[in-house]
Amino acid sequence: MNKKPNLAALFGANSSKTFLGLPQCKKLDKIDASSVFIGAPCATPYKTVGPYAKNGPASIRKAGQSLNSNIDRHNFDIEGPLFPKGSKKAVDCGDIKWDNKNYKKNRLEIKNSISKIIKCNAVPILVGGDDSVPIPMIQAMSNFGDNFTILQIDAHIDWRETHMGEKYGLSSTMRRASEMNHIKKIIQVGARGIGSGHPKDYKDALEWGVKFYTADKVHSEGTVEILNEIDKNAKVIICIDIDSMDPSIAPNTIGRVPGGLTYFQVLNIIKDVSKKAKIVTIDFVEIMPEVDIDGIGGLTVSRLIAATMGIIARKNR
Ligand SMILES: [Mn+2]
Repeated sequence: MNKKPNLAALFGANSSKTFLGLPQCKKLDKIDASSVFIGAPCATPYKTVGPYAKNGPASIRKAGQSLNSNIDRHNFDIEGPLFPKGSKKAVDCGDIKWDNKNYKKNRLEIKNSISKIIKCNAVPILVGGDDSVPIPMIQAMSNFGDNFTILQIDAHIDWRETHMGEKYGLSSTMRRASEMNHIKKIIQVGARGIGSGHPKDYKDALEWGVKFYTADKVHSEGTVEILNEIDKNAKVIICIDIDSMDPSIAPNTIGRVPGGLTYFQVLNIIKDVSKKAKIVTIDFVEIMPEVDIDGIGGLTVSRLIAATMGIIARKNR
């Protein structure tokens, strides 16, 4: 039995259907916000496991609830309130509809939703769902330019050509991105341990020109080199698989690997990229509340997403 006192109640939080109690926005073509929390429970699951991360978005809304009444307080991670004076708030646009059988339709729904949000000059914060969710998000960016940089933060490189006959699954995300004409640069941070990738997949990525910064390298050398790799004012798509972080702080994921990044390593990368370049869209995927431990992972990921909203709001002020 959980006898822990309710911190949310202590903070005076009220229950809310939206992330952090943010305004709800149901019309994706009429958004007035700096960023948008949008859930994508599913895109292209592998048949053997199904849509195992479908409860990810709901779990993050729930995990963020203790802050619902406190987003105007000083957040020491971003040096001020989440949405400082003169900045636009974020909104919550709910979850993208999905179908457990029609994966093509799921991908189209995600692509269209992301396009609509970008057209309103807001930054989508796509919350998954498994790591197949970003593929249509990355595709959507072809409508908005021809020179994007991807910064992937993940324990795994996701360069498989296919897996179990599926091209658009979570093990092929970066391979599919590399095939898109509007993706000119890919930087991958956090790889470690054994993943699903074969030596040939890694070799292909290197030959394409991917710059890798393994978790080990980040721990020993920091993140300065990663930042040097990003061009000033580049348009950056950030793809965060939460298994990039250490399982001790983000156990709410299927692909736990020891030796992961810290909260501040990931947060500071997002912060520094925003200062030097422009974050055009960002995703947080592989969120599986069923395997969380005492809400620790939900806490980490919800705080990281909240801080990201603050970083984006400051940039667009
Ligand atoms: Mn991963």
